[in-house]
Amino acid sequence: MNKTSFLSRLKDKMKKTRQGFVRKMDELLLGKRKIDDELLDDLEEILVMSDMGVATVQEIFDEVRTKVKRHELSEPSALKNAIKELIKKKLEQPSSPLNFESENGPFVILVVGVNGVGKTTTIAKLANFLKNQGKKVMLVAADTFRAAAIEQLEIWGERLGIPVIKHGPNADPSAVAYDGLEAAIKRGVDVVIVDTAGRLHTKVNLMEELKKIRRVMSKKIPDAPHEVLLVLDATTGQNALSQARLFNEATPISGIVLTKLDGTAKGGIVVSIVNELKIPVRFIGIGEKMEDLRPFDPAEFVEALFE
Ligand SMILES: Nc1nc2c(ncn2[C@@H]2O[C@H](COP(=O)(O)OP(=O)(O)O)[C@@H](O)[C@H]2O)c(=O)[nH]1
Ligand SMILES: [Mg+2]
Repeated sequence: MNKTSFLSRLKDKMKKTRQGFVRKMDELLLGKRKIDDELLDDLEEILVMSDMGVATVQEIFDEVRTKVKRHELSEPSALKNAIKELIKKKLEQPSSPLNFESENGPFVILVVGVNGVGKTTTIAKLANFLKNQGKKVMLVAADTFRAAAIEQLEIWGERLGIPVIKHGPNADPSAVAYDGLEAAIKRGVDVVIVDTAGRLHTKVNLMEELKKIRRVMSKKIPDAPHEVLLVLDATTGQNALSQARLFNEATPISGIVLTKLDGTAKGGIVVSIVNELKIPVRFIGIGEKMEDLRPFDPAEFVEALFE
């Protein structure tokens, strides 16, 4: 796909958010002659409604109001662009790049998140993405809680031509992870992606299970996991933020994948996540097809929203 069609597909997939938020801004700004408190309050509300988070919206509007006071911003027509630039700035947080390179042996990715957010689908998309870059990939079915979860990963593995390491249902997830890493080392794999169960019935269980998986992994490969990816469902809005805080307590999260941005009018949640958690968003999911996983690019994202 060339760059133009890449962007237009993102625009198309982000249609709901664009309509729910940028179009509302356009409608509000249409025919306005001056910037006053009422106009700013109404704009602020539109941003909050898009799930950008009250705290984040407040920060953005503190800057807008300062610009208005200093007469750097006086035309209502210039407001949209000013807000766009401020959002972009919020999204451009410094972070270490995810390059999938490890010095000793396979690069290990542990994928966590509650049930139904799109973990397994994301793993398939990510495996496909890496395979297309010429990497040798392996999947590990450490979500042993439901038999269907193991099967789902196996089916993806077959379709993509990528090996899947598994045990039977209800096996110890740490034991599967251990075997997975062992097999990956033996077969000279570049990237191992480990699926996990997402049941959140008690926080203590979740913490203990994830800690054990990490401990067992580091016995095989001392610096593994190299990336802990938390998958969050954009349609759950601000709830995604509480999930992130909870998981981050259980095990330090190094990156986020935000799925289902195609299914929500509240894509502003990305801004809230990046700004409030200070954890980089690595990828976004914009559909169920294999090509619907994109490395997150703040400039491209804002462009797709505002154009
Ligand atoms: N529209 C849309 N659906 C998605 C996306 N990612 C995952 N899904 C769907 O979400 C559902 C749950 O996904 P699954 O990978 O099984 O979630 P898991 O329980 O976290 O492993 C499935 O129906 C997926 O097809 C996305 O980016 N967009
Ligand atoms: Mg799953």
